[in-house]
Amino acid sequence: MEHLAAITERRPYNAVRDFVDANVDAGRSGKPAFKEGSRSLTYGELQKESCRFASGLAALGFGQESRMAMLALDTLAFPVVFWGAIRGGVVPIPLNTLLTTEQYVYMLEDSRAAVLFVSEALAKVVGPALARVSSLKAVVIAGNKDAISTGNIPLYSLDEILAKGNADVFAAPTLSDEVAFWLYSSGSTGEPKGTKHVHSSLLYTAKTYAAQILGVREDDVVYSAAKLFFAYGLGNAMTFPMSVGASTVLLSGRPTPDSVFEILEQEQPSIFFGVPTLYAALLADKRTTKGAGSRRLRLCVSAGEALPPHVGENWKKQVGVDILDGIGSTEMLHIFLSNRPGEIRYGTSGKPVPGYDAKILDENGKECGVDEIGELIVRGASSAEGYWNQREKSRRTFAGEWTYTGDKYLCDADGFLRCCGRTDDMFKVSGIWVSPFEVESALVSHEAVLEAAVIGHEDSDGLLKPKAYVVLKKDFTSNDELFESLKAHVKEKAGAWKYPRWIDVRSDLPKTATGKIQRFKLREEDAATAR
Ligand code: 3UK
Repeated sequence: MEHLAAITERRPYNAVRDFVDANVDAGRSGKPAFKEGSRSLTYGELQKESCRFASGLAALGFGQESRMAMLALDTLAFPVVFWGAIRGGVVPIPLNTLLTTEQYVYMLEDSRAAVLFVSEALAKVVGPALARVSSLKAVVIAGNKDAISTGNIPLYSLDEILAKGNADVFAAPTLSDEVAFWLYSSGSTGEPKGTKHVHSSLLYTAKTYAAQILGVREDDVVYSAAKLFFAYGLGNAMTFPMSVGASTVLLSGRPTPDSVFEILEQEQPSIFFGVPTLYAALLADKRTTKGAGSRRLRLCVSAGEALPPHVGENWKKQVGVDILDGIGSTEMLHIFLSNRPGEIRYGTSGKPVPGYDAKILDENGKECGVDEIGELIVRGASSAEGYWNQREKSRRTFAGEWTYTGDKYLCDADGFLRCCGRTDDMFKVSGIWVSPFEVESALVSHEAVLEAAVIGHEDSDGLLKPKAYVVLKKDFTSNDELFESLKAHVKEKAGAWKYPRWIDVRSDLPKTATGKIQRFKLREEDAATAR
């Protein structure tokens, strides 16, 4: 694949040229790149505003190789700030907007970001973190400055930064191999890892998965329920449509069946990206009929966790459009195994995307035979440069050209790859990581809990949700009130989607001789009783 080698070849290259400036050069100045509610942002406006943002930041002393954390909703400001940073060589670090103050303290400290960009609505949760981080030199807020108090750290509104800058088109002299942005990836101990991606990787995913599996084109209108701060959403709703001059619909609020149907009907997207839980929720809604409200709908995509076969099959029956299930990761930036239009096998992740190779290895590092389960490893040039300040983990995950996924897979006789769980105890809820350790830590910080173990338990749709086994302290008895209090406690400490949907009170938990909780025993017991 000659053209792919050209993308990753080491040379002077700034991704903003391909994704923003090339669209203006191609005559799409007046075409909306993004729509949000009744407002839109054209390619021409995006070029100007991103230049203003980049030069505005530079005027404050933040240029090439500075880092900027972004705690931002999916609004029109997101692409301006993200591409503005990339243009200026500043490394944007979009953060998950669903986390707690504690977790923001960790990521701001860990990343040593000099600048924080924050949406007004998120000022409340990150505000209290600011006094506890030492690296921040400026905070930029989209909205009202009164919404946040930053102490000694200079505070600017986004409008002030844009006004400081000018619209002359430029791009910092970065290299194709240079780190362009980071994304945080969750780990089993609960501490997320800054995953560093280079400038060329964005185009690599666009020319492989987006061009060759989705066949994304200029007249597409894209809507992704997955937000821009996820690698999945960043590709879906930003780099893929922008790689061909298409348009994207943004939703700043939560993607519920109501808000999603509203977008499908009003904006008539041609490609829809979701996660399995959302498809299951939409299927349970009577508005899910042909096209699900959009006459233009031609493709649906699912990723984040395995799509249960019945969800894909029922969607095809009711909506008339297939769901392409594909597996991607923050480490690989986007989807590397996928089903493809006209060749779908529900219950599998499909086959390697052009530009990627996959292998399944047994415990001895030997390649597995047909139908044998082992760890999935993948090769492809969009793989991250490594984790920030995590040498041990980087060496284990990024082994030369091959990236270890931590996923158990098998390959069937027809070459379709099937997900068979994880090599660790992690699992996904609504496509977002849950670390049992993190939920257990939250549970044992509750006054009533002595010990806790957490596993993923399949709900009626075949999708995993947290189930907790707890040993209570003396003087505490199990009742609904206590269960509600435990759930609320986890939501607050760990994150809203992580609370246990089921709680099982035990007198003890299975442990190794050294006292480590054996979650696999609980998983086995749970699977046996479900059968
Ligand atoms: C799991 C899947 C089975 C798998 C992602 C699309 O999910 C994304 O990135 P994350 O870093 O998680 C990666 C892990 O999630 N997974 C994702 N998709 C599937 N398991 N079937 C699937 N279809 O454990 C993987 O290792 O949050 C998804 C594009 C970009 C992404 N970053």
